[in-house]
Amino acid sequence: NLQIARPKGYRVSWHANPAVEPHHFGQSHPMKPWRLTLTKQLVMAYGMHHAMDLYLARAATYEEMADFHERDYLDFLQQIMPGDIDKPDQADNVVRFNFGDDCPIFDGLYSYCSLYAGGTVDAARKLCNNQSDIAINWSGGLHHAKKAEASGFCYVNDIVLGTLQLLRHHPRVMYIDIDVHHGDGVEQAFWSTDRVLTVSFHKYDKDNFFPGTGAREDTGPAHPLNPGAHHAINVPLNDGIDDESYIALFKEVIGACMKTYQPGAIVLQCGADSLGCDRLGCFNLNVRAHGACVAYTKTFGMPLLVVGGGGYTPRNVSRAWAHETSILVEADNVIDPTIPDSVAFRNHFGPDFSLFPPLSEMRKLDNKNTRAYLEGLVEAVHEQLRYIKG
Ligand code: V1P
Ligand code: CA
Ligand code: ZN
Repeated sequence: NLQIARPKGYRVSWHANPAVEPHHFGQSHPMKPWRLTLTKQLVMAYGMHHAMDLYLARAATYEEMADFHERDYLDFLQQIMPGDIDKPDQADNVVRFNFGDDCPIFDGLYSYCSLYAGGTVDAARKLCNNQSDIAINWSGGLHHAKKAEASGFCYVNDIVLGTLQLLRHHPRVMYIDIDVHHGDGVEQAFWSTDRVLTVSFHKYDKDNFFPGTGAREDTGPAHPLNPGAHHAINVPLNDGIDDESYIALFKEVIGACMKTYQPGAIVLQCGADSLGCDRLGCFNLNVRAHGACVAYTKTFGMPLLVVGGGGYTPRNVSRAWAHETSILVEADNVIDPTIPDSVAFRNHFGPDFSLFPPLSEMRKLDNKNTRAYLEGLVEAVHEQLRYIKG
């Protein structure tokens, strides 16, 4: 039985509730909460649970979710049942709140939402109380939810709720989003404040890739009286970005943002659909490159709230999040890259049984991001940062 030692000098907390895992979005829906089971099994097989404080996440209360969400939206979320979607008296609300194929109404929906949101709120509070330095909730990260609208598999925006907690203790919070999709819900929630700097890296194609927002020019409403102007940073990318260019871009952009903005805490959304071979994604990243972004973020030594997000090839989602857990507890150089014999569901990791299969070689996508394009992005971010002071 493997046992990873606690890291020296700081504390890592793990916030999860296994009751999240059995929820089903429905046949052929890409979002699979079961990937959390697989992640936890890997983390435990490596013995990493010994290196963290483990907390059973509470369900967020209605009032906690009302910190961001409108009450009539929460009321709907609380009372709607799977059969109701076709009932004429519910039709208006189903449309108004954007339920349907992307955001289906499934059994236990409200309990699913309040549990993943509770994990992120708990994690943020542990950071605020100085009872944790790095707090992890892999079931959170649902960045598309709006105050009165479900969107892109997201119903309750746990990231906004967690960030609001951090803002009670920190004048400035930086949000970083490496999901392949634009973090539109978080961006919009903090559109009018200079107390949150949002930074999203994503595939951008206005007409052909969800959600179609996050152009480089969209930096926050430019009204001179709006303190939030310039406080949204978007890094729009094309298909097939590779490890080397993504890591270099991430370090340049985040390094510059940290230097200028000097936040008191960081929220990192680790959507794993930016990996190669993702069912919905179109980037070409390997597990190590995705993890390198987490490792770089950790080097700043700030209170860090780490959440999950997208990720639609469960075996690779769990590889990435297990590897990233190992980085956060400083065990990435200790664990065996061959997946332990003892892990449950080990067949999912065959035939290689490696934590680091060559994802970029398995479905080769041309890198449509030229060096000149990427250099232009970095330059534009530097220009934007001139408007921002820490
Ligand atoms: O493209 C769309 C909408 C549906 N069309 C009318 C436009 N939706 C996407 C949603 C992706 C959500 C990503 C969430 C996250 O950022 C955070 C958790 O990762 C979509 C896609 C797609 N290929 O982009 N929905 C579906 N696929 C889908 C497929 C089968 C069943 C249900 C939804
Ligand atoms: Ca993103
Ligand atoms: Zn995504």
